Amino acid sequence: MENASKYEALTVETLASRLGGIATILNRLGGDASDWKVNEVGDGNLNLVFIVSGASGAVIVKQALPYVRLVGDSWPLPLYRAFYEHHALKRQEAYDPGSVPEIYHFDETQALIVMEHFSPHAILRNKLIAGERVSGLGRRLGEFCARTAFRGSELRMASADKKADVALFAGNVEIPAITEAVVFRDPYFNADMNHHTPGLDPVVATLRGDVAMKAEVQHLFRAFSAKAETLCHGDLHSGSAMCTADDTRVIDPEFAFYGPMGFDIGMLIANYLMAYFSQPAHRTVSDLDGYQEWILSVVEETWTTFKSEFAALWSSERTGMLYDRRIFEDQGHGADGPLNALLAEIWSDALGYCGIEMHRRTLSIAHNADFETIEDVAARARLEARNMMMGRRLLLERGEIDGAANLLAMARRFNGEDCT
Ligand code: ADP
Ligand code: SR1
Ligand code: MG
Repeated sequence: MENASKYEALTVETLASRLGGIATILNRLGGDASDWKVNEVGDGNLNLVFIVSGASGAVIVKQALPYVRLVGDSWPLPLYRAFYEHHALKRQEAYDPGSVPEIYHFDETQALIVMEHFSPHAILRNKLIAGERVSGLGRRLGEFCARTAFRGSELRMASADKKADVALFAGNVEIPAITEAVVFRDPYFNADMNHHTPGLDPVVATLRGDVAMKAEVQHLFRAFSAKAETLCHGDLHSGSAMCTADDTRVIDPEFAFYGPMGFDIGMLIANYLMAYFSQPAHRTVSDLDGYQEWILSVVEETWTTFKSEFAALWSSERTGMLYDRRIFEDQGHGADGPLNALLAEIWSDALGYCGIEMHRRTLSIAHNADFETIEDVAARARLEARNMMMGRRLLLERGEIDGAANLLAMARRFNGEDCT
């Protein structure tokens, strides 16, 4: 593999012979490559992912395919996404140490990353469907969002470094293009790969007929394409977090792009809310209320932590060109006013991206297991309708929802409504 010049997808059968000569992997796994155990575990939409275990440890080998795995080779996709995932992981590790897998080896030609295997962690989405609690979840992901948003921006970075990085990530064209199509456009018209649960036609018609709401979506899309203020993860849903009962890590930043500070936290909150709305199909009556309230407490903790962590960084690490201290503190003026205005803007943007994510996961190509695993189609439609109509309300009222408590109150109201 080290000398290979031509891309070739790995298989369970070929992986050990192709990677067995790489010292950093051999040292980590121990023993002989011929004894490695190799399992393909990729359950995402795009890539091959292998767990490779040896006598003294295990690693993850993630390799891009030249097409979208979910669809097949009719949808080609550049291998360069591994290059951007590798660069994004390095930056996220610098901004929030320990939050993402350590990279052990990167091969650009083979579009593969060998990285830390999180174990016994499991995908957060599956835990939420199973009704498991993760202690510190909201705090950890709130910190991750705040640290990456702040430290990846010109609030902290030297402008020359940030501009160079914007230029680097501007090469990642085709992967954000997926988001541009399947998140911001397809839910709002009858696109080819769309699908939705039978029974939802009236709700879909309401959304697609709402011009004011669609205009909000496009305002937020414009910010997505033009507001290159920080390095976003780009795909921060509950399938991109891996947890134990008390530890949370983040994976899979191949959609990384420079965009608005509210994008990641908005996507994340949407995925909490979809877990919340889907719970009546996954819990018994006696567990339901308690577990739904726990999910809402995670929403609140995520945003509260984001704000406090962002404010702490604002005080201690505001070394970039923005909101220069010479303009505020050095003249005896507090900088809390502009901080609070910026946090209000991030919150309002986040609620908008949240609403769009709630729509695309029920209308566009890539639905989520929270709803998709509900076999009773009528029940699924009822629960998805609440989610879709709350998404609409968020888009229309995002500027007026003052704080997490009001967001939670809105979720509780929709949870009790018939929206079909
Ligand atoms: P894709 O880019 O195709 O969405 P992901 O990066 O989400 O792929 O990985 C697919 C699956 O592989 C995850 O759902 C998870 O189960 C597993 N996985 C990926 N990275 C790791 C890791 N560092 N440690 C443990 N499991 C991982
Ligand atoms: C066609 S790929 C669809 C989705 O999978 C990825 O994980 C992203 O969420 C993307 O939108
Ligand atoms: Mg993924």
